[in-house]
Amino acid sequence: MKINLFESSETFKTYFYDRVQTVSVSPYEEATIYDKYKALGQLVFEEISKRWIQSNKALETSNKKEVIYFSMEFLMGRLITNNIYNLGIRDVVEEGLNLLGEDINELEQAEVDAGLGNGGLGRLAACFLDSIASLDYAGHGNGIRYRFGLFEQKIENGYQVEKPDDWLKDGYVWEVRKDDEALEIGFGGSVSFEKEGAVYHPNELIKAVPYDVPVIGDKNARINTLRLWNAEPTGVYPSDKHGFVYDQEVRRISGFLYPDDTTLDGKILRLKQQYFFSAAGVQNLLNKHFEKYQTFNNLADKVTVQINDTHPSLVIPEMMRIFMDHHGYTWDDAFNIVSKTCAYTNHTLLAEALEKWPISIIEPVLPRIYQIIHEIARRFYLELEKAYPGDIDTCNKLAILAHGEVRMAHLAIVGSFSVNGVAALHTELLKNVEMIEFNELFPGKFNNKTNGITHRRWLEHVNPELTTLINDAAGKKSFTLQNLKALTKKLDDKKTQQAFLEIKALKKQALIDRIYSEQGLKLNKDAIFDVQIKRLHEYKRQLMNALNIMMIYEKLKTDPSFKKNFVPHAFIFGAKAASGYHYAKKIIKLINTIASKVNQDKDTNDYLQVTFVENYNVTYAEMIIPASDLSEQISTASKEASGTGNMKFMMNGALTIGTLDGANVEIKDLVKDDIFIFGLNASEINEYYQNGSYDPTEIYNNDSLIQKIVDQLDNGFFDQVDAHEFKEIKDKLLNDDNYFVLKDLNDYHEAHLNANEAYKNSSKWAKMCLNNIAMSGYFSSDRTIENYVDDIWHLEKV
Ligand code: 26Q
Repeated sequence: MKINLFESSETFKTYFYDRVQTVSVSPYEEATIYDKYKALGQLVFEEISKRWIQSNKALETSNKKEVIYFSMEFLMGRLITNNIYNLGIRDVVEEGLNLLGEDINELEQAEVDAGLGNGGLGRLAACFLDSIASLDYAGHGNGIRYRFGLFEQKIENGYQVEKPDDWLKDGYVWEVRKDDEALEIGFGGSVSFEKEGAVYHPNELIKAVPYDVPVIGDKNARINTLRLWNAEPTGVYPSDKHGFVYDQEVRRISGFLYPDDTTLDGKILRLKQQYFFSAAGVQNLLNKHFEKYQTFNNLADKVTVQINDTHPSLVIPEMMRIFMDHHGYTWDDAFNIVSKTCAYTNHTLLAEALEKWPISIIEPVLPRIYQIIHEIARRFYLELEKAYPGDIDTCNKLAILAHGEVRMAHLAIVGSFSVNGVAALHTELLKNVEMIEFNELFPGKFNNKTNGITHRRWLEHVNPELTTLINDAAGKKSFTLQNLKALTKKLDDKKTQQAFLEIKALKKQALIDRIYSEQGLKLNKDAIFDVQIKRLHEYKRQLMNALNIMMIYEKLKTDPSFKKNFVPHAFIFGAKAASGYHYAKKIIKLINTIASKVNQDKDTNDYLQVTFVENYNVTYAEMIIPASDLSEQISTASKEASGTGNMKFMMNGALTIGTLDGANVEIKDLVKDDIFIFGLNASEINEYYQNGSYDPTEIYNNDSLIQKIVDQLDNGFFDQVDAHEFKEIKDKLLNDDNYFVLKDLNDYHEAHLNANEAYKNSSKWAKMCLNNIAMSGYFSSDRTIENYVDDIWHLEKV
C-alpha cells in the first residue's frame, strides 16, 4: 500500500522538504522560490496523475458522450492554486507549507502565466474547461502548444515594444508529452482519383505530437484533458529542401500565437496552424471512436465538436475527407454525420474579423480540403438558388465561395447543427441583421449562450476576503453560487457595507504596492480606481476614455468649483495592441503621454492620476479587478459581442460604466439602477451607419471643450513629444470617427460625473456594489455550460 503524501500536513511537509532538495540539488535553506514552486508542482502532478488515470478509465467504460472544444486559443493563466483547490488538498498544502515558513501565494508567483491566447475568446475557453470538469462532464480542449505565447509587452518611452514570451524555457510542470499518440498531418501535393475514390498525395508530412494538460474538476473525481499539439519534423526530409530549413519551417507551425487579430499578415502560416490543430484533433478523435465502435454512424451521439469562432472550421472538410476517402462513406452520409457533430460559436460581428481565405492560398496548401470545400459550396449554392430563385445578389451574398475567397463563417454555419452567439444582444443582431438570411434558411439553428466566467478563479481565488464576507452573509462555510443571493438581504446592513469597503481598501493597497514597485508611481488610496483593462482596439474606445481624462484635466485646471466637487480619480489602463496595429499603438502612446503630463502636475496631482500598467495578462487581471471601483465597458454599441471582463468586475464589487453593448445589457437588466449607462444604443448606431449622417466636425465646431482637447492633440500641448505626434488621432476623430467617439463623449463625461457624485456617499456606493455582487451568479460559466449541455451538447454527467 503506497502512502498518500497529501494525507496530512506533516506527511506533505516531509515529502515537500525532500523534493525541494532533489529539485534544487542543494540544501533546503539554499533553494530558490522557483525550486520550491517546481517541487510543489511535481508533487501535485503526481497526485493528479493517479486520479487522471482513474478518470479516463471511468469515462472509457461509461460510453458517455463527450464534447471536444476546438480553439486556437486557451488563456489558462497560472494553474497551481487552481489545481490545489480543485483537488481538495488546499488545507493540507497550506498548513504543510506554513510548517516550513512558506507561503503558497509566494510560490505561485514563480509559475509562468500560460498566455496561449489574445483575450476574451481564449480566456472564455479556459473558464469553460474549468466549468465542464467541475460539473462532472467529459469535455476536452484541443489546441496548439505554441512555443511562444502572446508577446510580452514592454513600455519604452511610452511606446509598446513586443518581446517574445519564452514561457517554456524552464519546462512546464502541468504537461505530459504523449509521443506514442503522435499523428502525421499532410500539406501540399496533389490528389488523384482512383477507382476506390480520391487519393491524397501530400508533398510534406508534419508530425503532430500531443502534450496533455490536466483540467481538474472542483472537488470531484473528474479530470479532463486539454490536448495541445506540437509540430515537429517526421524524420523524413523532402528532397527539395535543406534539412535545417525544413526543420525550421515545421516548427514555426506551433511557433507562436498570432498576435494579430486585425491584419492579414502571414496568412499561409496561420492557415497551416488552423489546419494543423484541426486535422490532428479530428484524426485523434476519429481514430479513438473507430477503435471503440468500428463505425462512424453513431458519432454524433458520442461527441460534439464545438468550433470556437471560425478558426477551427477546417474540421468540417477534414472529417468529410476521412469519412469519404478512408472509410468509403458517400457524400450525403458523410455530410449528414459531420453536420450533426459540429457546432459553431460566433464571437464577433466586426466585418474585418470574419475570416476569409483566398483560394490562391488554400488550394495549394490543402488541395484535397479545398476540393471538399468547393463541393460543399457548390451544393449549398444550389440550395440558395432554390430558396432565392433569380435573386443572384442574395445567393452571392450568402455563398461559401465568392470573389476568389472562402468565407469561413458561412462554411461553419452550413457544416454545423448549431450556431450560437455569446450574449443576448449579439445573438439578436446575428439573427436579425448580420445573418438574417441564414437564420431564415436554417430555422432553429441559431441560439444564444450568454458567456460566463468561473467564480472559482475570479472570486474565490482572487478575492478570498470577499468570498468569506459572502459566505458569512449566507451562514455557509464554503462558497456556492447560492451564497451570493444571501447578500441581497444584507444590502442595507451597515456592517456588511463597511466590511466590503474595508476589503476593497485592502485590495487597492495591494495594487498600489505593485504599481509603486514596478513603475514608481504611488496611487492615491482614497481615489476612485477607474479601470479599463482589455485588448487595445478602436471599437473598445480606450481613446474615448483618454479624451475624457483630458476633459477632466482641463476642468481641474480652469474651474475651481469643478475641482471642489471632484473626488480623486486614479485611471488605470492595461492593454496589448496587436503588433501590426499602428493606430492602436498610437493610442497607447497617447495614454502614456497624458499620464506623464498629469502625474507631474502639482496643481492636479491630488485629484487625478493616470497609469498604464505594463504587460497586462491574466495574472495581472487577478490583482487589478478586485481593487477596482469603476469598470470601463465602453465599446461602441453593437461591436462587443459579449465581454467577460465586465462580469469579473461585477462579481468583485466594481460598478460598470458602460454602453448598452454585449453582456452589459444583461448586467443592466439584473442590477437595474446600480450601473452607469451612457451613449448611443445598437439600433441608433446602426441607423447612423445606414444613413451616414454622423458628422463629428459638427460636434467639434460647436463644443468648445471638445474642440479644445481635440486641438491639444496637435498643438504642442504635450510638451514631451513632437507637436504632431497625435495628429493622426485628431484627423481620424474629425474625418473618420467610425466608432462614434466624439458622439458619445459628452454623455460619457456626464456618466463619470454621476459616478463621482455617487461615490461620495460611501454607504450607498457599497450598497450598489453589493447588489452587483449578489446578482453576479447568472454570469457563472457553470450556468453557461449547463445551457450548452441542455441545448447543444446533450451530455450526461460522468
Ligand atoms: C482572425 C483572422 C486572422 C487572424 C486573427 C483573427 C482573430 C483572432 C482572434 C479573430 C478574432 C480573435 C479573437 C476574438 C475574441 O477574443 N473575441 C471576443 O470573444 C469574447 C468571448 O466570447 C467576447 O466576450 C468578446 O466580446 C469578443 O470580442
